[in-house]
Parts: sequence; structure tokens; C-alpha cells
Amino acid sequence: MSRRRRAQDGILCALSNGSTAFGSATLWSDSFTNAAGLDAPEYWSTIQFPDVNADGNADVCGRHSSGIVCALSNGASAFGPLITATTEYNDASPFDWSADPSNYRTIQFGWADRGDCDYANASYALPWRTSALPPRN
Ligand SMILES: [Ca+2]
Repeated sequence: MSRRRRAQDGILCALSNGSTAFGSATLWSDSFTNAAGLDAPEYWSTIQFPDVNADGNADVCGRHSSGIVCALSNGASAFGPLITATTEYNDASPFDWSADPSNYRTIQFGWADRGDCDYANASYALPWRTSALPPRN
């Protein structure tokens, strides 16, 4: 278990001791930064921590102007380089993912191997949108 949050310099994580406390937060990724353009709510509010490769470690994914990007966790101290999971959901999409919170706030990360994903050829879990789900707060 770990606690995670985004700061202007990237993603900070603190690992749990398994029972009573978390260690100190350290920088696990210098991606997802303000300098990389993630300071806008249409980007930072979509950051989530799904386990996209099903190894038991929470990874990090979020919407970027170019689409959905993820970075895999090593489970101990860092997220790896950004992987473009899909170029769908980009700012140039005719479906307005950047300006309308009622769209980008609905991005959730499903599991490709459970069939609740809308991308048939996914090797990673990908976000999906449905009006049946409430927007994230
Ligand atoms: Ca993982």
C-alpha cells in the first residue's frame, strides 16, 4: 500500500509499513509536472493509479494533450518512462476532452482482461467513458 499525490514537480509516493504508518514521500516520477503542461485540471484531475500490467503494483495514468499516458511502477521507488497507452482522448479529438469537465471528469481506468474496456486491442487497461457513471470529484 502506498499514498500517492501529484505535485508541481511530479508524482510523490510514500510506502506503507503494512500496518501503522507511511514512510516519507519521495518523488517517483518527474513526468506529470506543471512544466509538462499537467497543471490544467483537464489533465491533473484525470491522474489515477490503476495496476495496468496486473503485477500488483499501482501504476500511474492520466490524460495528456496527446492522449492517455501511463508509467509502470517498479513497486519500490519509481515509475518508469511514460507509455502512450492511446492517442484517443487527445485535445484535438472532435469529442471535447479538454474544455468540458463533464467529459474529462468521467475518464476511468477499466481492466482490459475483464472486458470493461472499450478498446478491443488493448494490452494495457484503458480509460472508458459512460454516462452511467458519475463524474469523479
Ligand atoms: Ca503495475
